[in-house]
Order: sequence, then structure tokens, then C-alpha cells
Amino acid sequence: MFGFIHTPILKPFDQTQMENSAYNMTLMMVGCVGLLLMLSKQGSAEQHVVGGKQGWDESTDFDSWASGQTFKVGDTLVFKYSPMHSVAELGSESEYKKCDVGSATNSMSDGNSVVKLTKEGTRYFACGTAGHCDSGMKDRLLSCW
Ligand SMILES: [Cu+2]
Repeated sequence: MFGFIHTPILKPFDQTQMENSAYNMTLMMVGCVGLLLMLSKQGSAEQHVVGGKQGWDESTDFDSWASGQTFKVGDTLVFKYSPMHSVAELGSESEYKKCDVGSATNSMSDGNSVVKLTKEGTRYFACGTAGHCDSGMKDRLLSCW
């Protein structure tokens, strides 16, 4: 008896659920395509002023600045700083951690240094002024395609 009662009630219910999930899938797919379109629209190269308004300075929180940015291959970084600072690009994570600015692969001190992100990967930058890197004036960022 129960089977007979339940079957006609459950059947349309199941069908509705299936239709709902198909609808949700379609929505999800439309959403993904929309996201892809948005990403391809943003494909043009961007310029990132390192540290934002504060620039390349001891008071800047570079970790939080970098976490709000998306670095793509083709983008450029601009370091803006006073003569008391400089920019040293470091070749590895361990040099970055040790603040080994003495073995920098590239050193800049013109106050307005432009660096292009030419390939995918992590780039390491530190201030070359004694003590500045140790006090947190360094930035690690990842560029991707
Ligand atoms: Cu400095």
C-alpha cells in the first residue's frame, strides 16, 4: 500500500530534482565561460606599482600588497623609491629568506625602476640598503600566464 502511495509522489519529486541539478550545471557552465571571457579581456599587460601608493618603502606591507595583485607574464613592475633605498633582485628563495642582497642578480637605484615579468615563476626583490631587507623591505611575487 505504501509503495503505491509513495511512488506517484516520489517520481515527480525526483524528476524535479534532476531538472534542478541540470539547471544548476548549466548555470555553472555559463558562469565559467563568463569568467574565461573576463580573463581573456584582462589579457592586456598591466603595470603594478610595487607597494601601491606607499611605493617601495620600509613602511609598506608588501605581503598584503602582493596578495591583492595578479601578476601575469607581460606585466611590468614599477618600483618608486627615495634615494635611501634601492632594488636588488635575488635569484632564489634562500637568498630571499637570508636577505642576501650581496649576490643580487640585478641591482637598481634610479628611484623609478621598471622590471618586466618575462616568464612564469617567482621573482624575489629586496632593498639593497643595509638592514632594510631584514626589517621587511622585500617582496616575493609569482607571475603566471
Ligand atoms: Cu630600503
